[in-house]
Amino acid sequence: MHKITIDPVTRIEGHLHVEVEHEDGRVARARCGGTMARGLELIFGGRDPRDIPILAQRICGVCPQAHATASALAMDQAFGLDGQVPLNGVLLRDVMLAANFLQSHILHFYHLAALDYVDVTAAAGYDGDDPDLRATGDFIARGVLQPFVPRYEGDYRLSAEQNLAALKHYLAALQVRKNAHEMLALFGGKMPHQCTVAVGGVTTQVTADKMAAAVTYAREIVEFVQQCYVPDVLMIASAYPDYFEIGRGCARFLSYGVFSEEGLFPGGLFELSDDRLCPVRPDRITEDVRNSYYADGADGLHPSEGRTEPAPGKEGAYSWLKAPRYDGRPCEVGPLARMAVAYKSGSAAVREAVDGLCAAAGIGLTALNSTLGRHAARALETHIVARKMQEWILKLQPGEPCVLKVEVPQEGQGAGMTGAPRGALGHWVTIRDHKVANYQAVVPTTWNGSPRDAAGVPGPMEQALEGDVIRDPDNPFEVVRTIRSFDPCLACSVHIARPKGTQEIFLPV
Ligand code: NFE
Ligand code: MG
Repeated sequence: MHKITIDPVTRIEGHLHVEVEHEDGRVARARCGGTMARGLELIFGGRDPRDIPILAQRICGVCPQAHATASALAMDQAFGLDGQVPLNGVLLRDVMLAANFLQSHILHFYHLAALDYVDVTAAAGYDGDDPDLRATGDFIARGVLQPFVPRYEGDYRLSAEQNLAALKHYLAALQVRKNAHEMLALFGGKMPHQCTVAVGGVTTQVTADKMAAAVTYAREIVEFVQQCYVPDVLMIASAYPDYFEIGRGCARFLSYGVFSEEGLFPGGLFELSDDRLCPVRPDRITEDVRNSYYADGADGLHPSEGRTEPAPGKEGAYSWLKAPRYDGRPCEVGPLARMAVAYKSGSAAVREAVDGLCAAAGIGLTALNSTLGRHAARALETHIVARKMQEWILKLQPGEPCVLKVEVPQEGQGAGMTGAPRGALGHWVTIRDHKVANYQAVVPTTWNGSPRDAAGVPGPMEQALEGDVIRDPDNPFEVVRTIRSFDPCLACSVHIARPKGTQEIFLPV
């Protein structure tokens, strides 16, 4: 048995350690560990619940809007406001979350994952007229290759023209992401970490000029997604078709549902093996800590009763991620899971997009349960969200209220279950004496990147790696391509911070 260790995996969010043991060219055993911890849930304890939608965004700079949204939804419920948030507030939360989805998905594809398939050094020989490509080519010809190296070498299959076109889109995507942030900031004041999503709605005002500006941004992004992102995924698919066979996950897909438009991305649990779709029962969600750096005795707890007691160096543990389970079993979350659930539920927009992509790529539906399938699902989701958000913007009502006046209850409990770019996101809060008594966030990468649970069952990313080929152990492309297809964010998914160079855990007092 041979072992490959990749630590840290680059071009993902946060810090991930991966070990694969392989024999006869196949992965026999994989272990994925989050190497940092975060302490935000502990920081929230004892605070005014109205502050949490602002503070919870600090869990992550990539998907802060999802945390603001989940937190506000949890608080709405704990404050007894379910169903009372003004329509403008509901729509603005959707529009702002959608803007964050677009930014995050485009970031993931162009600036992180596509570089596993696109050879940027192709620009070194560029002698055409494009000034951006010329500048990039000059840098590369002078040997200035960062941030593109070090990288694995060998398996780059696109033609020189395809590589250059993709690099051009890499550069264009930087501007598109900036525009997505500006669109969100129209209603949020700033981004990342906007300042308007609140308990009871959104503390801004809708005006016709903001609506017009937002629609213009969204239209431009739709154009980029149609003309660049979706075709680039198909281009990579045609050169790397074996990646529709690689990276098959646990084939159990979970979505809590996201965005208020009925039927677009509904919640559900879809099991591919028996083609079965079930509604989500939140009481069936639990977390195990057997292989995680948390004190034993907290296996199988529902997140509303979850405990975060760090136990660094715990015997046998290998991750700062807990192991969330549904009915005791691991589930994949993310755009692919949302598409699978929505497709099975009959969402018209999703069916049309998925059927079109399968026809264009010449694949059947089940091939989407793969490394390339995750990229395809993310691109389609970006397209659907960018188109739909224009309708949501146009439903906003200038001059009408966006937020309720709220009072902090003495006691309350709430769950905010929604979708982040990377998948199902849940926040759970308990309020006592007008303060936060307990807070737990179970984030998408905790689902996907979880370690083995108390029964020893590997997490979805580990399962996706196990059984896959390793053609060149010195350049294990299969491992990093599969890991990156999940778009893991370890910043979101771990629990506490450790100052460099010491064994102490830093905990807020
Ligand atoms: Ni830090 Fe996040 C998203 C959340 S991570 S990016 O999307 O929640 O799993
Ligand atoms: Mg597998």
